[in-house]
Amino acid sequence: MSSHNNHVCTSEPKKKFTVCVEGNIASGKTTFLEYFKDYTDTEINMEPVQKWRNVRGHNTLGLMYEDPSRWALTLQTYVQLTMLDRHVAPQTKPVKLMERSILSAKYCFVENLHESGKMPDVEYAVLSEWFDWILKHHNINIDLIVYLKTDPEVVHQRIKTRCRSEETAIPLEYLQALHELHEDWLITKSPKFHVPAPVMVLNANLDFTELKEVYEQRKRDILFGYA
Ligand code: TTP
Ligand code: MG
Repeated sequence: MSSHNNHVCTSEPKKKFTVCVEGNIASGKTTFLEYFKDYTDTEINMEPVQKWRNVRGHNTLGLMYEDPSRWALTLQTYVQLTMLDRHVAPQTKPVKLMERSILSAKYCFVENLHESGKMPDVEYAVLSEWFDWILKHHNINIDLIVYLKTDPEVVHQRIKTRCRSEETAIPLEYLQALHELHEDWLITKSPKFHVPAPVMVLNANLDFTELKEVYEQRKRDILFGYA
């Protein structure tokens, strides 16, 4: 499927690209990755949510939703580790597509837990020290962010329909707060946060049939020509 041959005659190693797909809970990130999974020059890096649900038999995601004040640090520490693991995993194909990034875990989820008073300052400080250390000492390469922009009401409805057991009681206000943080980070570009790559914004309120057409139209930009 590849028609990208700009570098064929040079001795330079081919550049590898990393694309992170971001957006609120249930905005369609996994579906986006699945749409591109059959492209031969593309590798897909799904979010390790299964790991968060089973850390040596413990469901850190479930614990966090049951009692965020007690368990948010536990979940977010592990999320940060699993995200780092995904970022630094050796890349074998020219394009790596990743669900989320270590950045949205921090800028959206950790930030929201702290701002809403569910994570005390000291826990936020320790996570932030880890986060800053990781960014300083590891090369978190991101070449494009695809932002699946949604209305909180739309994703609230999707969450109810898909019934991931831990998420059944997520209130609309939680999704509104996460939405605002995604917007502050990727649209308003608040100086509090770092945007490491250009942002492609797609309207992900559309249903999947319509979105597939958008993905088809934009695929060469999304896959850096490897489509
Ligand atoms: P998402 O990362 O938003 O993934 P998703 O699979 O729900 O999204 P999509 O449908 O677009 O593929 O969230 C996964 C779950 O993990 C969700 O319940 C929110 C939670 N979560 C945290 O609590 N903290 C975090 O740092 C992250 C990244 C997710
Ligand atoms: Mg997903």
